[in-house]
Amino acid sequence: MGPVGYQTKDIYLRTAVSVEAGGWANFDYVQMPDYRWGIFLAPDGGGERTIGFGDHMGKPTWKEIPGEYRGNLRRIIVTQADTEPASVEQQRFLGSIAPSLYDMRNLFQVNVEEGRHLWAMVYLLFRFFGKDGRDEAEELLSRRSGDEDKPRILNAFNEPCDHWLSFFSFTHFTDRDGKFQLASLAESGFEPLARTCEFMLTEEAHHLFVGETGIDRIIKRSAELTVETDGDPMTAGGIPLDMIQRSINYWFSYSLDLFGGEISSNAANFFGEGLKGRFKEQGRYEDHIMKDGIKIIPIVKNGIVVEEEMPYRNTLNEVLREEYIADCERALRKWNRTLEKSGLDVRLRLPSRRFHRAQGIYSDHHFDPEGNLVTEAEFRANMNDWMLNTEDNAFLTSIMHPVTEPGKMANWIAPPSRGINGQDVDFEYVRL
Ligand code: BYC
Repeated sequence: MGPVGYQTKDIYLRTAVSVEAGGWANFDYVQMPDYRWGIFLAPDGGGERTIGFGDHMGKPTWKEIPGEYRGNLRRIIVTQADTEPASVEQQRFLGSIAPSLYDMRNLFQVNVEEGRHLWAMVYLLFRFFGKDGRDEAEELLSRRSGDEDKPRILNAFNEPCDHWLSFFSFTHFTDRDGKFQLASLAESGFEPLARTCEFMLTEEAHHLFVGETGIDRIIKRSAELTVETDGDPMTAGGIPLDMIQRSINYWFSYSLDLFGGEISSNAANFFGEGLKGRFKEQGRYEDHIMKDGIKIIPIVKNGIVVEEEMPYRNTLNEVLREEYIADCERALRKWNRTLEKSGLDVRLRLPSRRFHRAQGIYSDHHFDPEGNLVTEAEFRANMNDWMLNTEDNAFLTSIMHPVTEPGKMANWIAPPSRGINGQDVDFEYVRL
């Protein structure tokens, strides 16, 4: 279920060969089937690690599975594992419509690393869960992204990703959920999980770079074409800025769902049990127990949104989602600076966290992108203006022709400012 084609081509890939500084970034031409799926745990830092939050705070971390938390740990690891091959399945046809060799190489880099991340999670299942772990691994092999009978577990991983605007939006917004989930699991009291996730985070940064700079390059080119064509970039094979906005609305809202419900006893248990912490738990928070804290959550009551106090631990999915949203807002500001430089007045923005949700307390209601309650009829009537739609997808697919000459770019995207690992942009990243 990996990338279609290109299996016998030499690709300039980064391979992790050890966990020491520099060891995770070994660049060379590799054929994808030969890419090495090592098992890497970040160094233990010497000395005894202790659990950094929750009800077991201060006790030594677990080197083996604590029996009472076996079920919850299995569930967390399986959910994490399931996302990795799902994303590769979603992206498997994109190589043949890559806008440049540089981008094609980045796609394959992301794909082989997601494969390795699956391997990292399956290692934990095999090493620590015996027969149950092997059964879960079989289940992982039988699920497929978008399959009606055996879909992937989390919703965003069943959505189609058929063109490169979706690919860059996915690697920006959906991989970014990975950053925050992995960082929370890197705090885990179950040490093998923590150290595995810590190492995965070093690779994840490149995926986010691919997404963030990919969208920025599209925005830059779309703005240029908007000016050149007097406001109609589609006539020049460019992507209109409102279509980019719809892609942001689409992938951002699906990615918000990945954090789970705003009020979740699972989240409270994972934290209390020391299995899953908060983002940068040690550096950003002072109270690591938070037994009696509260958090205000806007909920819908009698047809209006009102603020209500909730037990803090039950709101931990929302706490993590807020960190994620702040990170997305930072990228939006960067993209808007690109627009500002182009001289256009239009700006992009994130929709409200309540917009188009399928999980959590807002999923039973309808909201516009500003977060105002609307009727279902109003929502449906505006759906095509708010979300990437069938026509957008047909247009986007129609302009995505492969560009395979080193250094050349498709017309709808600007070149990157520099190449990979100090190489030039016109370096032969894939030997076709
Ligand atoms: N879609 O208590 P609730 C990545 C289910 S991405 C479908 O609100 P909880 C990557 C939930 O399972 C990071 N179902 O949620 C990115 C539960 O089902 P059951 C992946 C959903 O448990 C790009 C029910 O709804 N890692 O690495 O507090 C490329 C009620 O759930 C969804 C992780 O997710 C959804 N979106 O939190 C490659 C970390 N959301 O049990 C890779 C591990 C919730 O009632 N996972 N449900 O049948 C977790 O920590 C938690 O499972 C979640 C959900 C945060 C996902």
